[in-house]
Amino acid sequence: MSKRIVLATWSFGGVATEAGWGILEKDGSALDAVVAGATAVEEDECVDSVGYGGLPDKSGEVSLDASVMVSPAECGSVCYVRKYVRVTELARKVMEETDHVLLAGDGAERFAGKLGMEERVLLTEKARKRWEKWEREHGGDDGGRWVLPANVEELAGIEEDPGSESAVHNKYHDTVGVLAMDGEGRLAGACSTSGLAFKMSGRVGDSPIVGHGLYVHPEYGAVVATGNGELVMGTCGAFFGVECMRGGAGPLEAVKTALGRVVESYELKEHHQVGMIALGVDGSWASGSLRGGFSVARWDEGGNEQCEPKVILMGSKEYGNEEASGG
Ligand code: SD4
Repeated sequence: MSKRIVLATWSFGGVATEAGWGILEKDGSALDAVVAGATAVEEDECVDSVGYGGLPDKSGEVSLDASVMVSPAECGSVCYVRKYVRVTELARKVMEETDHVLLAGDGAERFAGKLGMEERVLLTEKARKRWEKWEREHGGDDGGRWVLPANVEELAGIEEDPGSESAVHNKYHDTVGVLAMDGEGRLAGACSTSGLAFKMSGRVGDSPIVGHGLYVHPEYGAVVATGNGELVMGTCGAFFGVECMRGGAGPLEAVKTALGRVVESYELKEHHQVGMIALGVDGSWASGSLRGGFSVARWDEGGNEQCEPKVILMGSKEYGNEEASGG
């Protein structure tokens, strides 16, 4: 039996790994595990995150993007979905029940309707209040140049006292990326997001684009990315990470190389952040980020924990220890 493991991005990733491990420990598939993990975060109001409760775009509308992947021939995604919460399940249906890879906007929603999925209003009262405050302070047509600080996923809500109890559960969580390997050694990945808060209307990021926010190859490994999607998109981040593993790199080397490509490709600003997780076919894994603040939830036979990245490219932390597996 292969090493069973499930990994998920950010501090709220534990919601995903708990749901995913519940599947893996009953000998469920890696695909079921990653879909269950991402869906748990989409539905979890407490983490005020990815699906229901996600922050809207500049116009006050919430739109969701998601992808799932098990191999180049088996992947599916949806983007710009405004009426359905369970977008990872919808992406899986695109993969399993259509000849296409990506459905967008109205078409994705019509497909969800046909499948009998429940139509929902995505904008919560809390998210609307945050948007109204943002609109007062930063609104107007800036051509999409308003920027979020790095690690927005971990920052307290803008209208709250950062130290307050509610703020802890009310962060700018945006994206959950989940990778898993099951007992049969099968890999799978899922990625789900409301994108960047207060993004331009119509903007779609890296998460639903195969090879950008997520890539899985059954023979070489899996990579998921989070953070400023535009930086990942310009470097085909997840695909590049898996290609590094195809070339013989371990997960840590792959993450370092893919993040290094981001560093050399852009004039990075303080607000820029990218976090990545790579999972090898032997169950070894590593995570890294451009800056501190990123973390990964892990759940395997040995238990579960929240892990700091192994490498922080633009910080002082550079372990470079290829032998080490784990976050
Ligand atoms: C995006 N990469 O849409 C996503 C955002 C993200 O945590 O990862 N937020 O650009």
